[in-house]
Amino acid sequence: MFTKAIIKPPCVNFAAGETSVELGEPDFDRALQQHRAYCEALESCGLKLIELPPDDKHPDSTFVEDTALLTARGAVLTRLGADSRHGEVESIAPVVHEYFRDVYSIEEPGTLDAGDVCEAGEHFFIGISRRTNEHGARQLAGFLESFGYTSSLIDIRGLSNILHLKSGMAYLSERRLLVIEALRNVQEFSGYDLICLNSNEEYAANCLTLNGKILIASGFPAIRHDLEQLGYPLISLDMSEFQKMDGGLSCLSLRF
Ligand code: CIR
Repeated sequence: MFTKAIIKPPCVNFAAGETSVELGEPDFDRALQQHRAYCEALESCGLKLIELPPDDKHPDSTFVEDTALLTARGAVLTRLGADSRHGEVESIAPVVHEYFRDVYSIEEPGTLDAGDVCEAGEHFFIGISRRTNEHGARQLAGFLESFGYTSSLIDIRGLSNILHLKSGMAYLSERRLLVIEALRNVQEFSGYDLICLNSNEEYAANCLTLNGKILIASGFPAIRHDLEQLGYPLISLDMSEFQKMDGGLSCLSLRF
């Protein structure tokens, strides 16, 4: 069970963040509204929020997920892959230290954005991407092993244009993964039950399973229907302004 989530509202410079998609400039007021609705959804799943102040120096700082990997057995502070995001980890570190006794850090030359890390029960998939390099992925795999977890590395660079591994997949429940078409044949997923998204609904891959419910981006009827048929209780959220900045539902919080 998750009981808490660290969140940070978008800052006034939100539109100056990194993005590789061409969906236009985000509207700041709408982003704030969508962020508030997201926070209410976390609370409705039973999570208590730890709200940090907006950080105007780092336009992407609302995407707190990338700064740390929080597990039931210990935490790892990351070393972000984008130069513009250096400094974000420092502001999250004191909060992580407040709640976790065992805190490790990814060190140079490693880079790792935790959006590349997908927890699937006792196993973790670690993406090697534009942001996470092999050093970072291997350092994390070592920390996870010391916590008693297993992990596997998946190089997504040749497979798809997605930013992070979790831009293209999510763990739903007992050995069931939601994946985009480009990740369907990943060898590390054999033995899992895969639900594959239609090509026009790929953004919905980044959904978030929380205490028995699934938060899903609104506007993707086919996957919504499939997940409902499988009996998952869903909470739909409008994510349009975060999508413009290459972010999704998981990116906006650190759950533990
Ligand atoms: C970035 O490019 O770093 C941000 N604009 C989006 C980060 C999204 N984070 C995530 O998928 N975990």
